This record gives sequence, C-alpha cells and structure tokens, in this order.
Amino acid sequence: MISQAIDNVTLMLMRGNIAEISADAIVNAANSALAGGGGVDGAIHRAAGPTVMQECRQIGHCRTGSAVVTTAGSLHARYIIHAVGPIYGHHADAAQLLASAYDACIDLAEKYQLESIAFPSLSTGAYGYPVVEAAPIALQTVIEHIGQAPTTLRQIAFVLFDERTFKIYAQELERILRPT
Ligand code: AR6
Repeated sequence: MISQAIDNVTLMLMRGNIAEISADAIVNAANSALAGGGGVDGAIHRAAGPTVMQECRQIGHCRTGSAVVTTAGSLHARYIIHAVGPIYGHHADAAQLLASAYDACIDLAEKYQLESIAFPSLSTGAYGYPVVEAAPIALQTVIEHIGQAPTTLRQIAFVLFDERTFKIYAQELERILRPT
C-alpha cells in the first residue's frame, strides 16, 4: 500500500478487490448500457446484490466519459458511482474521455459531499486501455482536482487488482510527485 498526503487529502494506491473496500463511494467500471458485465462490474454487482442492477435499469444509460450514482446494496459503501471509460482503439478521443470519466466521479462525490472514494483502473481491462497510458491520466486528473480546494474529499484510493497495474500506478505517482 502506498499512502501520500497531498494538501488535505490522502491519496492511496492499494492492491485488492474493490468490492470489498469501505468508502463513501466505490466507483464501478461500467458500460454505457449499465447492463453489468465481467471484471470490476461483475464483482461489484455480485457483492452488492440485485437492488443495484434494478437502479441501473431505471437509469438506463450513461454516456462514455460520464458517471451515474446508485445506492450500494450490500457493499461497505453509501454509493456506487458507475463510470463509463472509453474503449481503446474505438473512441478517437480516448484520453479525454478517460479523464472526463474520472472528473465526473469526483464531481458527483463533491455533489454528494463525500469524504472518501475508491476507484478501480477504469478502461484497462476489457476496454483495452494500456495501463502505462491510463495511469498518468487517472492520477493527474485526480491530483489536479485536489489542487482545486475546497473539496469535501479527504481520502481517494485506487484499488488495483493485479501487481503489474499496481506497480505502474506506483511508478507514475512517483514520477508526478517527484519529477527529476
Ligand atoms: N477490483 C479491482 N479491480 C478489478 C477487479 C476488482 N474486483 N476486477 C478486475 N479489476 P474491467 P474496463 C481490474 O474489465 O476495462 C465490464 O464487462 C482489471 O484487472 O473491469 O473499464 C463492464 O461491464 C483492470 O485492471 O473494466 C464493461 O463492459 C481494471 O480493473 C467493461 O468490462 C478494469 O477492468 C469495462 O471495461
């Protein structure tokens, strides 16, 4: 686990299953139909129970680069923020859409006055975004937001499933915070 204080916010990188994390909001790597699927989406819906899918059906759709909120069922969270990242090689403006998906989550967290949020690595599984390209975008977007106080958020975590993804995020965080 890596924990880094930036202004009044603690930014954490950890390995694990995001469906098991305690936070005000847990971010899901959803698709634009909010239809469920594998990866993070599967793990979150399995752990949360059927009420979350019912809410997703009622909402119906989420634009790529955007996010919507549901309650969190049985998860150790108040809300799930379902974010839709770009599909690498399909969306021409993938970098912008990826940043926009993270921004949308943070905007919702602020709107709901949340103190803690946990992100997975959006788009880097089924959606094929190379982690080396996605990690700087994810971290920069979140860190830029921390710089724009005031913020209700006090804890921002990235919960990364595999060792390789964790290592790339860790290297990238080091590079952003301590450029040589
Ligand atoms: N906790 C944390 N990270 C995880 C977990 C987990 N339980 N499971 C996988 N990862 P992905 P995407 C990592 O495919 O690329 C779904 O079918 C995974 O190793 O979950 O945005 C949706 O329904 C990878 O590093 O999301 C969409 O259709 C990262 O999370 C589509 O996939 C993201 O992988 C979304 O694709």
